[in-house]
Amino acid sequence: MRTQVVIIGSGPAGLLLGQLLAGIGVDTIILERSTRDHVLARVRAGVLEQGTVDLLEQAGVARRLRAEGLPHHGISLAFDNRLHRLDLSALTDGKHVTVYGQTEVTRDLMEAREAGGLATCFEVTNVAPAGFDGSSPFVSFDHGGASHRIDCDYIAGCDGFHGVSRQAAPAGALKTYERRYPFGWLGVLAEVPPADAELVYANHARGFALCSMRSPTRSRYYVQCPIDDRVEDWSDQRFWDELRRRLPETVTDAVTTGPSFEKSIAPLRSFVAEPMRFGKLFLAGDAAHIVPPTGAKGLNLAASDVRYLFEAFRDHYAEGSSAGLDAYSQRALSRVWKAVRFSWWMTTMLHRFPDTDDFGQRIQEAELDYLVHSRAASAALAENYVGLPV
Ligand code: FAS
Ligand code: PHB
Repeated sequence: MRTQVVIIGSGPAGLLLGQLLAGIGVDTIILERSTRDHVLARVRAGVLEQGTVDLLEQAGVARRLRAEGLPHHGISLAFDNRLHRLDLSALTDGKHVTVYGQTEVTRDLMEAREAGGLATCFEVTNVAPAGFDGSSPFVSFDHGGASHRIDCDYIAGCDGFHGVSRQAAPAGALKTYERRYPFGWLGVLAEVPPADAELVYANHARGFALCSMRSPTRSRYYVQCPIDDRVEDWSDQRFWDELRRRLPETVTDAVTTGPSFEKSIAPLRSFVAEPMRFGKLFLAGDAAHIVPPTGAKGLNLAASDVRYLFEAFRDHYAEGSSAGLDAYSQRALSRVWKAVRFSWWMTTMLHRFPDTDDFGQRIQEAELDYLVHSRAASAALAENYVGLPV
């Protein structure tokens, strides 16, 4: 078999890259370890920057997003039993974010790929990128009881944090940076109306909480939890009680409880691998970097990587130029590190750390109090939250 670009991973990064390349006639094959249903069942991100929305429009997959996505012009910060709204649009000359679940983004992309008759191989094993340090890259893998090989021009490693692409980097060629956080996020989905029309990020001495949503009737909530907690440690009742303890009374009174239909715990880490290119192998999305979800950047960073990589492939195939390919890693990492910093800052300001004593709690509250009363500080948060220019 032969194709122009083999994409490893059928998550948002791989699917979006495949859709954009299809739009300019570049052939791809996506190799995916999981089943189609498993990929579509994942519940993850919920907030899209405008740059991500624009890219989904460009990929021709934004019809449902336009109909069902919720434009949000503000977020609220809660601390010391107070609630402060940040008017994102007023602080960023009219920009906003869109609330639309990653699950829906993945479904829209996957259905568009299938409608276009484009090839995705699910449930593959032993995927191995090779030859990418020379002129004949290929990917070998097992599927359906047989071994296969796809020769290609380029390999896009879009296989997430636990994938094989980053592991395939030549020995000594990779520099990694990591910060693991001593807590996780317990998230639930429930068919109940959201407590607030916009997102609420809450700092509390008991720990962080986040009120989000998927629709006017479906809420997404998170509470910070100990890193070694298990989902079975958290009954719905315990979750609702803990969430309400961490919110200002005005928000607590608006929380509608109900049975959760999804409950999971995600660990939090900051991670960056440099560079994001090894010859004909390019890393994009979580394969190259991870951010704590506090800044709502993970999915959006995957999208900006894909934008840069797509533009580089486009210039290569259309004009024979390698400039975009040569600049990809540096261009992507420049934006990645700014998002990593913002996500780290939001996490540090809003979460209870093991060494956060009474003094530390008051310092966090003072930082938040300064932030919500300073236009300069609020604008700095807002311009990062809506997404820095791509
Ligand atoms: P993904 O991990 O989504 O996709 C990678 C794909 O590659 C997967 O389908 C995987 O099965 C496949 N794969 C892996 N190894 C393979 C192999 N060897 N061969 C073939 N295929 C392979 N971001 C936010 O902005 N907000 C959030 O609230 C948020 N919550 C999250 C919760 C969790 C539990 C996780 C894990 C992430 C969360 N994220 C969040 C980040 C998340 O949204 C990612 O940024 C986003 O999924 C990145 O997309 P991809 O880079 O496509 O990686
Ligand atoms: C979500 O809705 O899942 C969500 C929203 C904002 C975040 C993280 C997660 O910062």
